[in-house]
Amino acid sequence: MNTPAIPRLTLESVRIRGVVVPLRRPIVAKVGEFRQWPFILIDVMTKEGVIGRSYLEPYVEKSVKYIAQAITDLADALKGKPLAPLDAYRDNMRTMHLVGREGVSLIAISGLDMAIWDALAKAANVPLAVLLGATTGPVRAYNTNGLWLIPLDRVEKEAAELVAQGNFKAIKIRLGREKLKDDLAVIAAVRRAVGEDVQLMCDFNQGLAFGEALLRLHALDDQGLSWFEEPIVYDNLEGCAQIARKMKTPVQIGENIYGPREFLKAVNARAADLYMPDLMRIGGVTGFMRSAAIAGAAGLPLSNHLYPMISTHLLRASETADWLEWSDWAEPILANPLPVKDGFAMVPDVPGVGLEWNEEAVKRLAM
Ligand code: SMN
Ligand code: MG
Repeated sequence: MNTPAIPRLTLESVRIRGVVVPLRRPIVAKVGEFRQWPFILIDVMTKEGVIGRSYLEPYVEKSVKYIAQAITDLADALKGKPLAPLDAYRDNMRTMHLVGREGVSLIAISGLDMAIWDALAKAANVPLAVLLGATTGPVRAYNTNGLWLIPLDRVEKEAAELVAQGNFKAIKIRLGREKLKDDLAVIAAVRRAVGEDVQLMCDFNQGLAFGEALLRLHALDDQGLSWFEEPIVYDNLEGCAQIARKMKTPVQIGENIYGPREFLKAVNARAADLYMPDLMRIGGVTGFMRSAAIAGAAGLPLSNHLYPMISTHLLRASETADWLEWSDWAEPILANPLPVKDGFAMVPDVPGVGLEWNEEAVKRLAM
């Protein structure tokens, strides 16, 4: 009998742990305020000894226990089967027919999917980007780690800090303050701090009503911003499309899109000019790469939302890769955080994704 070139893996068990990491700069956004950030760490153990790792950022601490239960149940059904992410994704989606495929269902499927891909890449002894047919290398990144809805007198200092954190050429600010003049004052303060050459993305976190969004975005359309992110509620695709048609500034959405089918619906509705799926909602690596194919075929630039470590591999393998959203919130629990230098993240040349837990911190920050 021939020995397979790549050892085939079989799922043995899954270990799930919840941790809560304090945030250096609390998130103050229209979607909520967070002083600490929960993570669900997933380790997929195989009979062959390879461990696949991933994590989820579920926002809501109380959700950790039911997402963990859903992952455990899905993993139980995969026990003893050959570990194959596309098969697991299909079977898991089928399992969710009756309870609905979005929300917790897809979040659990996504977490497991990412860990399975990591295991596969480790078994093949290549970085995930290479397993997907790409190469390792740099991905241009913007710093997302601050400039929440903070008081104006703190904006300049924080903008300068964000640029200095990795010599970034782009940073993201949050807008949608009470009055237009408040947003304009923040943009002016950021410009004073970072100059004209740093690109500014901006995010409204769904905070504007449709009519308000038309007025506010028209008034901000000449500010030289790189994109308007989620101006209105995420599932109003027609409204997003209308806004995108009217504005010169590109409209960016995607972090709340559940799975490649909903992604296709948004693309077909011409809801936005730019897309940034979130690995936890889009269906993990499988859902992201299927969405990347849709974005590529449609000629639409593709960025990511959070999960920088895993997303860099996937952007290297995406036809229309645009920007990596770089967040450092997971760094305290990672043994080898993603390196960024001169505004670029470097996909690490290690087998798999490169996720290793800092076990001491995981113990200390356990839920
Ligand atoms: C965001 C991320 C995480 C929590 C709140 C808001 C934001 C982003 O939408 O795009 O970074
Ligand atoms: Mg956003």
